[in-house]
Amino acid sequence: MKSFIDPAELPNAPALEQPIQSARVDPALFTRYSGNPILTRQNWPYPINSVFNAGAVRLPDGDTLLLCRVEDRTGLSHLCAARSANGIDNWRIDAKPTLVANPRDYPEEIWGIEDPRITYVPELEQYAVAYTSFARGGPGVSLALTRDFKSFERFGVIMPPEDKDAALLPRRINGNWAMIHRPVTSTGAHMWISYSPDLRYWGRHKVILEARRGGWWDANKIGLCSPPIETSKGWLMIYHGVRQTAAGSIYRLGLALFDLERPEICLKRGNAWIFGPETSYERAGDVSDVVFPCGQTIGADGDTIQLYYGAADSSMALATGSTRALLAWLDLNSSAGVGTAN
Ligand code: BMA
Repeated sequence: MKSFIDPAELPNAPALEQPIQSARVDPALFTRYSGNPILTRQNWPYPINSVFNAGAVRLPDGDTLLLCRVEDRTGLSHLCAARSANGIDNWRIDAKPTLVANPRDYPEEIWGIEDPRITYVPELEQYAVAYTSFARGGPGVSLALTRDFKSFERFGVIMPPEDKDAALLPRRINGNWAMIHRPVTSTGAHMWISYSPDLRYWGRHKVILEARRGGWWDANKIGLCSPPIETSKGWLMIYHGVRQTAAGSIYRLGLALFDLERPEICLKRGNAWIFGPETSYERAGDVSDVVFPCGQTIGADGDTIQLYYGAADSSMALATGSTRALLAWLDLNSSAGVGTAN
């Protein structure tokens, strides 16, 4: 026998207060590939410690190329390309490192290069690789252009330390190139945009998305993940939020949408995270509780996202999602105008 009054059974019952989003059951926006992880150090043709945080692109011949961050047993990182016809398995990995630090000409790289994000730039008919260069001053953003992932034109450090998590937009915005990046300033670790006429000189710096505060999953430190996806509704950005806990950090993913022609304007920002460390290969590794995508490819249907992410700073994993579903989720689960000033 019930010992309480169920308000739903009362005439004209007031609507029960719903816990946030209980009325909108979240479908899994990303589905992990069952054969994850897709690349580990065991796959490598030379001795390494770990492979993670790869940039991704679909090549004209249909191959998927991952430009992986590889940490060797000095503790420093270089980049190494892996190619696969289906983007899932049978990876053909370069026999030697593809892009290594060159500290003689680029002293900002004395402690290695990390976390590449690849953007194909039709105007240049080249791929732009924005990566982290690491030296005594901290991490900075470096840029290189390539046609074939064999030879690279290096631009050196374009955003001085402390800065990272950068990707170029694939086309000019009102005549200028646009770069998303994450400097750390006295106000915190927020996402910024900067513009350049020539990819070398950057200005008009602006915060576009602030880390939230307090108990939020994305409090205090955020950064761009894979390069922004251009959709009819705006630039869709997957970003990471870092939650500090007594046991360490948890890296999770969130979504935000920015205006197509004025990408410094945040149109929508998801409230909840959409993907976080759950499986054993995400929860345990050199750095536990990390999912960290630096690249994606879009399927032939123009909708399916193959998201490539580093798992626990140890291996590479794959999850698939749908651009349409991400946009629909943002419609239901976001706050407008919360890019800054939270
Ligand atoms: C970030 C970057 C990533 C790394 C993550 C978790 O600051 O350095 O390369 O995956 O931390 O360690």
